[in-house]
Amino acid sequence: MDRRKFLKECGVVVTLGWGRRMWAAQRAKRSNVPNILYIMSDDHAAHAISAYRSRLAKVAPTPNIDRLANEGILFENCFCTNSICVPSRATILTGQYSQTNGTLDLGGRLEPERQYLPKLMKQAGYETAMIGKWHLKQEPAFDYYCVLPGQGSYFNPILRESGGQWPKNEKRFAGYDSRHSSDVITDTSLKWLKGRDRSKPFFLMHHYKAPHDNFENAERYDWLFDDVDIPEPVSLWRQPNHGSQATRGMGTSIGKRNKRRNMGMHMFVDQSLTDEQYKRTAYQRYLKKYLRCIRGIDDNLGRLFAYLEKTGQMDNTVIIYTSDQGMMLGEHDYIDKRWMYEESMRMPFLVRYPRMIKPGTRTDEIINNTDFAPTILELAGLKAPGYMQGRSFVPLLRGKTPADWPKSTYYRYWMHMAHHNNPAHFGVRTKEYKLIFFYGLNYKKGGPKPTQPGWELYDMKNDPHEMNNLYGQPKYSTVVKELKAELLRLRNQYNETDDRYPHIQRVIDEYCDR
Ligand SMILES: [Ca+2]
Repeated sequence: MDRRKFLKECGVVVTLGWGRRMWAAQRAKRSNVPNILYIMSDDHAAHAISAYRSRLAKVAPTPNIDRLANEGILFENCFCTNSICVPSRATILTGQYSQTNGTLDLGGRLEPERQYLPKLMKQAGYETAMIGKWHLKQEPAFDYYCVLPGQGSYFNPILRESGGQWPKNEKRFAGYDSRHSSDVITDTSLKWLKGRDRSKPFFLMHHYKAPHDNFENAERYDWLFDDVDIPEPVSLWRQPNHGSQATRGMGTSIGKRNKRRNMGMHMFVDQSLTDEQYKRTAYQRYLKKYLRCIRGIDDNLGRLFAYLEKTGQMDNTVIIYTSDQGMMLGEHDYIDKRWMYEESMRMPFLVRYPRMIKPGTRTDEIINNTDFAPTILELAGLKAPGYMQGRSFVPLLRGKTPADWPKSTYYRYWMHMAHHNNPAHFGVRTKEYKLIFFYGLNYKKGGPKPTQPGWELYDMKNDPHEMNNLYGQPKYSTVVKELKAELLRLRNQYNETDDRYPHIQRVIDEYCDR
């Protein structure tokens, strides 16, 4: 062997040796970080999960989701910052409030360069995937994706898969046992998990379309709940002092005879029934259709967890279950979400990771969806970048509450009177109180309906179902003053002032001091 060839080979050997050592070091480092399985459903209210112990817990148990609570942690006070699909998803991926990430309403989108969470996870050495409902219009910035276009279909869905040209990379997948989207999405995630590169940890966002309206379940659940009477909330019938001049008569009522599709609940309800019978029947229909979709999710999670167990990945995987926001299930006689009221604003949030979390933990500390990305990044061994506005709650997972943990959360809904007649509003929620301001808008002819502005104050400890608006009662004037100051502080801190929306700012300036 000549000298040059010899040195060249030595060089190669030296390089390979160095590379191997680096690889081994990185692998060792990676072996300390967990896989992260982030499961999110669409419109799954916390009170439709039995671990949340609501009126529905007995009739519609969710054993697989409950397992995460029994073997991990359940957050009682996890809140959405804008209770509607697209903005909530944008907030989760950016760690930012709506005015900062620019996604205020359903028309919003999120360009690949602003999909911070998957991009940072990829840089950290994770294999990333996004499977199921996406809804952010632009191409997902993941190593692999297989997503529904827009809302997608419940049955035999078309999916857009990575590797082609977005958004033309659509195909219909054949060969599944059932054509229902929850089954197809689970099958797709299982296929990806089985075929992936096991030398890297994974970050999988596994998103169901269910139980979004029109609540279509897989055929095997068609008769589920047939012989069951779903308990009604008291506020379906009686709520003497809920709401304000801004909200009474607004929203979509369960009992309203409506020719619109109304989430399928009015189909086949006998129009000759009395008003009371009609409302009772519509409620049963709405809830049963919704809960059948949830049973489909829970059963599919059983399949996903069984695979992780079989492959020895259950305990080194952080499993998160949540929904993009909550849902009104007849409370205050409402359907749909959007409201800052509890059932719509609350997100279910459960985490299982036995290496960090004590089984059966429940916490009432307040978190919101801007905190998800910073938390996932810390679990992956990264620090959240300064442009994220949320804060990591890893200390809460460990059972420790930092002394300066936030005592309040901010909320804002923008889509004034769109789709379900909800006036736009913002507010603040603490463990004790909730203050909401419906700012009312006087649009010109052709725009949305003008509405009255109004304030609502609820005592969350003594009136958890928000039956009694206390705003204006002299006894609460100090509380209101403090909450208004906190609301203003949060709006400034999170860049949620309305500098770019002077027509809204004018109304706010006029009424906020009252
Ligand atoms: Ca949603």
